[in-house]
Formats: sequence, structure tokens, C-alpha cells
Amino acid sequence: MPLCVYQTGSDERLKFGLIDGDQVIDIEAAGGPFSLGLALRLSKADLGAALDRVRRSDQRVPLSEVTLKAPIDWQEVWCAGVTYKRSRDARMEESQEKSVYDRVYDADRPEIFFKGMRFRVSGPGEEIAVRGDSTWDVPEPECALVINSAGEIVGYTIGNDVSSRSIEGENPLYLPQAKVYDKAAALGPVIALDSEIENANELPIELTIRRGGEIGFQGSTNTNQLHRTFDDLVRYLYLDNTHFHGAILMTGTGIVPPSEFTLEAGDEVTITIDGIGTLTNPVIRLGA
Ligand code: DO4
Ligand code: MG
Repeated sequence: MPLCVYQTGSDERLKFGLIDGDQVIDIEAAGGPFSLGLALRLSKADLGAALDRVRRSDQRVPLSEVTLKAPIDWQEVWCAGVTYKRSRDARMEESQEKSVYDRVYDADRPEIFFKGMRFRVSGPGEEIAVRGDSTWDVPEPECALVINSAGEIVGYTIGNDVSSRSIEGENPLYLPQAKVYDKAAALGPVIALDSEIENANELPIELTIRRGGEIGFQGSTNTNQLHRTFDDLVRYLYLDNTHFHGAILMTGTGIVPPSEFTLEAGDEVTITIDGIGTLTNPVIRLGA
């Protein structure tokens, strides 16, 4: 039973729900924490107990009548980088400063950067974007951790860390501009609870980019290719850094299309992670 953030009808308020088959339980109406932010204030054990009570509720609406939104409210989104060999190799290929990627891949301290807050994050079916001043762009399909305020991994969602390779490749100090702009992140469709995922270290991840009805690029990886542990990434994210309402951490990409490929307006990006679901977003180009 995954968690979700959703809207019903023309009501623009975001609700926090628990999906039970083809129904969504309104967690607030069922007496549980009324938002993801409050749920992530609880310990994992207390949240589990609260959700057990919520599961018995009859405050339900058909899943077909709700719109799933990005599963985030007050959390910051952070991203880890160069955590897969494929990411290291692709960055060394694109960059004028190859050694920084090689060094960080094997260093104790991982690369972790701030990506944004809810207003920058697209949900299922919503637009993602390439920057108007970028010439080489890719989606980055990533397993995203949903972490509570105590640093416990509560669940997993799909993340897309859309990135400009031309801007980052010119100078690594341009990373924030390559990574943080309007519609540069997507999350969803739901949060699969850690208690319901058999082995988060063995999750197949698949990326498909459709262009004009054809497959423009397809690739796959698995979280078992990650060069670090989830716990280690979380530990660094929480070092001297309080996340009062929890945090969302994308764990890096293991799929990078070949150098001649760039994302274009009109493309459709689909990411599937076994056990979590499928996230699809159309691509637009911003105006610079
Ligand atoms: O070093 C730049 C960013 C790397 C990244 O986002 C990734 O590996 O997924
Ligand atoms: Mg990334």
C-alpha cells in the first residue's frame, strides 16, 4: 500500500493518501497524520502503527477519480551524484575537468547537491524542461529515498534529475545552473513503503525516451550497481543538516544516453522502477 499526494475534482488542495488497490484512503480523514511532512516527523515505527489504523478506514475514493501529484510537500529535494560508474564515465567524457568526477567516485564523502523544493518539482504527467540556454540535455532516472526527520528511510519514489550536460561540462562550478531551473525535477507516482519493498538494493530501473511516437533511447540499470549504500548517502545528507519535515534524496543516475543524444521538446520520458511504478513526463524547452 503506497503513500501518495493527490487532488480530487476541481479542489486544488493537496491531500495525503494511502493507496489500497483501486482506492485511495484520505489519511487525514482516517485520523492519521494530515500531510507527508507530519508523517515524516514520526519515527518509522510510529508511522507504521498510524498507517495500520488508517488501513481500516472507510474514508475512501476510487483511484480513478484522483489526480496523483508529486509526492512531496515541505521537504527539500537533494541529489547524490557520480554514484554509478556510468555516471562517472559520462561526466569524464563531457567535462573539461575530468579528475573531479574520478576523485569523487572513490572518495569517502559523496557528491550531494540541493535540487529544489516542491514548487520546482513536476508530478506524473506534468511537464519537465530543458533550459533555453543549454544545447545538450538528458533526463536522469534515479531511485529517490523518502527519509524522515530522524534520518530513517521510510520509502522510495522515482526521481528525474533533468540536467544540462553542456552547462555542467563547460565548468563543474556551473552545476547549480545545470541542475536547478524551472521544471528540472520530477517525482512520483507514489511512495512505496520500505516495509513493502523486498530488497531496495536490487531494484531494476528502466528509462524510455519516445520521440515522434518512436523509441529515441532506451536503457536500464539496477540499484545493485550503486557504488555507495543508501544509508551512507543519508548519513552525509543529515550531517549537521536538520530536515525538520524529512527530505527526498535522489541517489544518482546509472543510465546516461550516448553523447550524440540530447533531450528535445516534444519528447516523452518514462521511468519505471520495479516495486514503485512508472513516471511519465512530456518535455518542453524553456525560453531563456
Ligand atoms: O556531478 C554531477 C551530477 C551527477 C549526477 O547528478 C548523477 O550522477 O546523477
Ligand atoms: Mg543525477
